[in-house]
Amino acid sequence: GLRRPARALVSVSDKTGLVDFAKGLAAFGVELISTGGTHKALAAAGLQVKEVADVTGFPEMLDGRVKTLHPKVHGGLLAVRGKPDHEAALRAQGIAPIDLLVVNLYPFEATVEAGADFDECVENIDIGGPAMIRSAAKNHESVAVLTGASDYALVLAELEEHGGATTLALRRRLAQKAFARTAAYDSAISHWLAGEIGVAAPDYRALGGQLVEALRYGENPHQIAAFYASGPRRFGVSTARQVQGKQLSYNNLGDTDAAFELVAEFDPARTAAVAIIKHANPCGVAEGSDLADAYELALRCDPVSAFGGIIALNRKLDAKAAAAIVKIFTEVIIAPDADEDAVAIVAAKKNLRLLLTGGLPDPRAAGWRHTPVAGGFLAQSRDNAVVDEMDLRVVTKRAPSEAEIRDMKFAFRVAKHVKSNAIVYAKGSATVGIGAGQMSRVDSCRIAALKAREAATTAGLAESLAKGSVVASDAFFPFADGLLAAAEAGATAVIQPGGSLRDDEVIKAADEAGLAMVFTGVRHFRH
Ligand code: 93A
Repeated sequence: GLRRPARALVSVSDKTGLVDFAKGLAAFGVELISTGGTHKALAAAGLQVKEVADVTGFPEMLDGRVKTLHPKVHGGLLAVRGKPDHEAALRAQGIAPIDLLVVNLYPFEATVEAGADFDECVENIDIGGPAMIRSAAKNHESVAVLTGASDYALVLAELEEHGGATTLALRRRLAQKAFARTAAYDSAISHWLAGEIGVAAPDYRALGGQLVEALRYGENPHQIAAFYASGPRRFGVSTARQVQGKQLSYNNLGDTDAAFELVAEFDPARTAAVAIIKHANPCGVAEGSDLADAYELALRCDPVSAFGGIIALNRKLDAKAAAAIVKIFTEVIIAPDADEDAVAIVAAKKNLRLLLTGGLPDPRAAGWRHTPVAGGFLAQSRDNAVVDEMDLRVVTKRAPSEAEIRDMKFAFRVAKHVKSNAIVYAKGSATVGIGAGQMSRVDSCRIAALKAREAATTAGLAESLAKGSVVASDAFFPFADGLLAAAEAGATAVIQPGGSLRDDEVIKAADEAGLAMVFTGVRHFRH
């Protein structure tokens, strides 16, 4: 693993620390080659240094755009030492190996930051530098690559320690750093250019994003927007194949993602499930004997809101479900896959987008969520808690029935995906009333109850759909009022995290109303 560098190529825009470092190299007997400006600086400091043009036998040309882009340079960087055919090729072409590369790039980022005009920014896009860095980093088995002044001391210390040689471990570390540098550099260029043509999302680099597509606009038409993929692969909008329909908007993508993450909570091997989303909140979620059945039940919860909604399915879309869905105006269908017949049925609705993802995301997967704040962003791990793994503790005199437990788990699963304060009434593994995004929990309870009554009226039923339902709350009830509102609406059982200072008061009220209640010990705030 130890390699003693005999020749170094030095080509740096930022000349900080350069002369001292070059002197250090020369002291170990390393021969120096460099490009125009760097050569001038080193020669002026009295160092023995050769010009790249003398090595390549080719003058720097096109205002320096072509100076190191030459086989005498890249051959010298890329040849595997000790590999007979590589060594023979170098000899045949009269190429001397380059064992150490020192490059820092044209200051593209600083040029943009300084407010330079378009042409000057373009001129500061370094081509030869990144090419050499990548050649040397690829060949780190043989070559050490330094991409910043902070590497100088590191390498000199190592040469000192190993009698003028570098270790493979250090060369690997330097190679990793080198690729990170060229990746960040190209990212800066693409980001800047995206901004120039009006498609940038300002902080995608901080999030490590890869541009998927520029969007027509953001949440509102006066905002610019783009879609980026980042992090480990999860099935969803980033893996989806769009079978038909026009381009998805920013809001469509957000809602479609919310819909699919929600429906992925339901194991397709156990049940067929459908979620209908509007403005990032579900307006109906249900399990059914098949997808069509689940869809009808989900739709019943709030058919008014479902108009123009986004529908997510946890199983392969079949013809029966497709036929049910196309009856009303829907923006997007997202599913892991679709039958040919189903695709043909959807095709009759030209504007309906159909997205097929290839699979479901794992709700238990670890990962990160980011929320922008002025001048930065908040990062938190995903809420990957699932109700199946929670310790449900019965806190009331009456224990819930099996049917109530099934519905409570269903409702709590849904509540995880409803903006806080979230209240979900459910019956028969279908939502019957959802209260979302209210500043007070009791208001969410009342809204959910109102929705359950309206849905019943629309369905031509006399009794509210909330009669005989269970209710889930994403966080504890701070007072008994919300719980009493739910009991009044017809709920018979309650699932909530517990943990309020007034838990005793809330439990007492539940007992008095004859409710069964379980605590999950886990909260599902979502903002
Ligand atoms: O214009 S380039 O992309 N073409 C090249 O062939 C090339 N080779 C090195 N820029 C190139 N460089 C860059 O020149 C280096 O990355 C370094 O930033 C700079 C050093 O130039 P000088 O030694 O003339 O100051």
